[in-house]
Amino acid sequence: MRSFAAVDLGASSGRVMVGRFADGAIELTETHRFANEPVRVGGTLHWDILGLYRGMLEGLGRTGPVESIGIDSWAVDYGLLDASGSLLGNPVHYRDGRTDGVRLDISDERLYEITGLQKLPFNTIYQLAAARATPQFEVAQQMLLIPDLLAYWLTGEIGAEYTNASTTGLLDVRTRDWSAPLLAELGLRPSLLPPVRPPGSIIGEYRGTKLTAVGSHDTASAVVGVPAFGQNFAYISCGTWSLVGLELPEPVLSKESRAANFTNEGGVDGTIRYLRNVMGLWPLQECMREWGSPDIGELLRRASREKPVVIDLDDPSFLPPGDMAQRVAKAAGLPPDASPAQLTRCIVDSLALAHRTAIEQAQEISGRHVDAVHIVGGGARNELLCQLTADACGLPVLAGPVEATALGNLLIQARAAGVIEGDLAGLRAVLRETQRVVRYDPVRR
Ligand code: LFR
Repeated sequence: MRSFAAVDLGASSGRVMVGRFADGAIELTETHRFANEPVRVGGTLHWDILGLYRGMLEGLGRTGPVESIGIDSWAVDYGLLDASGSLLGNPVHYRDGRTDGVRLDISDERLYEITGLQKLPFNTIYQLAAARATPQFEVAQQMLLIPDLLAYWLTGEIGAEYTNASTTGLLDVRTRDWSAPLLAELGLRPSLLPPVRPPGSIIGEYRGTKLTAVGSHDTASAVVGVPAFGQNFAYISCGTWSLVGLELPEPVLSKESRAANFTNEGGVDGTIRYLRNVMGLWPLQECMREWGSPDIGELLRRASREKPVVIDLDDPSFLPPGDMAQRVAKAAGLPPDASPAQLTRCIVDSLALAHRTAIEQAQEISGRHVDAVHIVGGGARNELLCQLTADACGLPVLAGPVEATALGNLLIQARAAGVIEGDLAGLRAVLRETQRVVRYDPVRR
């Protein structure tokens, strides 16, 4: 038996999982789960990065012997280091308002041409523009994305894992390296950005255990963890966000693609994650928090009996935290005292419809036809969402695994260690044989 540890940090919780590989099967065990609670200080929303580091260390302390560790997290956010390697301030949360209204001197067309990235107000490039005038930024020597920062603390090694670097808006989608012309135009010192390292490479050691670079962008690992067969599938990595799209061999940089705000993020093994960020379960998670965390199963059952009302969930006004139930009710034209079941139905229906729009547009623009939709991540547990997505898309939905991100993280480590072999199709075959997948066929209403 060969064992590996995956550290997977999500927007609301972090976890450490151990994957044991034996006889072609993978057994997953969670050794630690801890809350990820952002902290607002002086009007700015921060990640509690030291709390996350502690949670990670606690989890790693409970894994027993493992051959290697891999870290993934959400994208775009970073810490700045000074000349001595110390962290300058706390990393800022991408849902903080500091990028509101930030403009760059570079046109959106040129940015898309170089980076192929969808325009999201919180992309690192806009965060850096907002941070540029601060004293911290003046003395900053290095910028490290969250998994790279944690890896640095564990090993002392500096680098920028490729899949996550591709979300910054500073990487050239063709050369897969930092774009020197873009950095020059933005007035950013190239030395701020560490060398790009590929997933599967060895970063260093932590107490005698190897640290392997995985798809350190959680969505990149989740896409590895999609148990698909062949190429004609769409995926939805569904949790706080729904990341909806296709896996392609080459980027699509057309005018239509930019207008539809599709992103060409870097995937494992040279693939392109052609997808769009859909608001995901965030509005429901926020409402649940306001409602005192009622039982989700019961809430969804009641929601399934409510009348559907659809809103544009992708409106950026839903990005920040707070007052979500009221914001949703207002957008839906529902009374301010609309019931949790009514609001839940509205969110889930709107999400299913947004899934359909993204999948249809991705096919149309890329020319890739799909005949099944895979839902992975926490959203795969949401039966109402899976069924409504199947109905909206008119396609079968294959739901699971819930832990696709940790599995994708572990598979890349296991392959780097020579435990398993093969390309992504081969890794996915292992998942198809070992993971539970639930099928939802579309129902005509
Ligand atoms: C999902 C995710 C998305 C990214 C968003 C912000 O967890 O990584 O892919 O757009 O978080 O980083």
